[in-house]
Amino acid sequence: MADAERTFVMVKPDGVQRGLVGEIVSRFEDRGLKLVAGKFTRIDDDLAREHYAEHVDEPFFDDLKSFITSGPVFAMVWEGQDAVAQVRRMMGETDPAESPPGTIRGDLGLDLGRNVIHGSDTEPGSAEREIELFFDDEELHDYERTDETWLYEESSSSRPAPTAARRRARGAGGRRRRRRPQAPETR
Ligand code: RTP
Ligand code: MG
Repeated sequence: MADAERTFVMVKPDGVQRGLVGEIVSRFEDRGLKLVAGKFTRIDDDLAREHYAEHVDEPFFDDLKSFITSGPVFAMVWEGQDAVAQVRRMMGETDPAESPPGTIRGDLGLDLGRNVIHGSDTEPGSAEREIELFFDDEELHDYERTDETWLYEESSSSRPAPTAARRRARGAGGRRRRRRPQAPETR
């Protein structure tokens, strides 16, 4: 595949309460994206301000903060070719009413303030910043899906560029802390 990307995705409190976690996870799995981290958690006021830092001065911020802290969320990291933009396309528009059928928000929501899912936007650095906000390095898992050779024409997957935290975790020599097990040699 071309360069693999990682993106941060979250089923918002309305999606959790409405029992949509499985449906949303299935859509990304079926598309061929790879789940590399997942966490059922609750966002507090400080995390809401950090996560939605670009919106803190917007008139809708107080409502947004109340909503996003109102119940548990399911936070995830998905990896794949062009993952950030592809997830945004699958989500639809910010307003479910403007989102075409076939998109997550277009199929599962009706109201701007209850739009079921968050996904990183395509601004450079957004996905990396949000991933580091919600996950420690050891919570992100490198592995290959067994169907990767059937998902991509070029089967040799390029790993995403390491984040600052991952570079720190690898140490000054740039080596991974843990090596993948080597396949036994065949005679
Ligand atoms: P998100 O960050 O939650 O994935 O949504 P988004 O990128 O599609 O939209 P964004 O512009 O980042 O807005 C964040 C959330 O704020 C609420 N919103 N309300 N009343 C309003 O004009 C308004 N605009 C945005 C939405 O719930 C949106 O998801
Ligand atoms: Mg946004």
